[in-house]
Amino acid sequence: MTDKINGTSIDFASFSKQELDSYAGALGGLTRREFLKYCTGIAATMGLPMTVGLRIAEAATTKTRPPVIWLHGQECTGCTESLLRSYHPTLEALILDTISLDYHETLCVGAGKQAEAHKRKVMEEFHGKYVLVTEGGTPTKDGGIYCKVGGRPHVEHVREAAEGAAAIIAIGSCASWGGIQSAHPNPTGAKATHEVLPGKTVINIPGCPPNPYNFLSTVMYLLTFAKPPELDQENRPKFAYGRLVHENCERRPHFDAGRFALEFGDYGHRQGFCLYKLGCKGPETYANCPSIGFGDLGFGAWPVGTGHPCFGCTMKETGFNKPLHALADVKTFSPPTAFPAVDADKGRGVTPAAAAVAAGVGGLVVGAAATAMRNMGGSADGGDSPDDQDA
Ligand code: FSX
Ligand code: SF4
Ligand code: F3S
Repeated sequence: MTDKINGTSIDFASFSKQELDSYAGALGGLTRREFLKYCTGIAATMGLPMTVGLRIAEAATTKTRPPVIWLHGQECTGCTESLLRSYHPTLEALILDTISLDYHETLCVGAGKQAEAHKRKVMEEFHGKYVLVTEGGTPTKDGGIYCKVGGRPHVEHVREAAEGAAAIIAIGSCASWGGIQSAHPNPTGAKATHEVLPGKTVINIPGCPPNPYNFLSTVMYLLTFAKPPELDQENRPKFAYGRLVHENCERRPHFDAGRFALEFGDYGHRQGFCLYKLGCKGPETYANCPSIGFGDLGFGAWPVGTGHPCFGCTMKETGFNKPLHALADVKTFSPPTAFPAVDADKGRGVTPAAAAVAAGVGGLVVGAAATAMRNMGGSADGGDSPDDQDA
């Protein structure tokens, strides 16, 4: 039986062997069709073909669930809070049906020695197989005494758990680059997870808080392909951090037209004009916030959408470091006025302008795909990605 999801034909028959119906009532109560839609949505978020959604669905419903150990350092727990507010599927469903969250200091039922003993048991039993997630910064000054769990500095827990981890994910800006506590004068010597784990690959999902879908999509990719999605030079998944906020912002036409809010609550602010002059850092911040939004609340559910300037929370050099009122460095001013020839031979005669236009189209694809996921049932297609060979 073939059916269409988000405009792409999906062969349901090939999927029947996965006994997805046995998952009825699980994964947030999603039906098989809704679950497949969810998985194709994840593929779309990552700029992969919708058909990759089938492979993601297979991986998500495998009987063996990878254990996850989740450590908390210096932070506000907003990363976990932001995950708890996602519901495609709910975090509870993800925990119960996709991963096995064996240790999480906020969500653990057990406490104290009991919880620590369980963590140790999981690390021994699943050595080399579990996923380590770190949330929060790691204080390193004075032996790391400024954040202790179970009587030991956080940095010790991180290094110990990293030894037997199959993959390490730093969730949030605190774990990815130090976050708020690493801001000047950084009294506790707070560092990013990767800085205390030299030689290890740490996938960074920055944001304060990060978008839960970027985390969930990365986890699903790891489960499906047993390798990280394509990463940039700062080990961030390219599907989420490849474009400037400014490129997909709904207020961009106002920026291009020179219409700005000058004060909170003034005429321009009430009219939804561009927030650049209020210190919006969208022009120098790489993140997909405007494309996918937060909390499944629909269009406009992201900082700039609600009238607050982006403060560059995903960027080390911007968030908590650049004053809120300071103007952003604008990396792109306006669309090119000269366009490249469309009949240039592939691989030859490509002008910088052609490359820029191609890059712009790529950005649109990711934006459109994310919109498809947001709408869950729209007609946008997935588009190509450098990882297509995995499809
Ligand atoms: Fe940091 Fe996460 Fe900001 Fe808070 O815990 S990224 S302070 S939203 O929550 O680590
Ligand atoms: Fe949007 Fe900010 Fe760019 Fe204005 S400066 S278009 S509000 S991202
Ligand atoms: Fe952060 Fe800016 Fe997005 S403040 S949440 S990167 S809009």
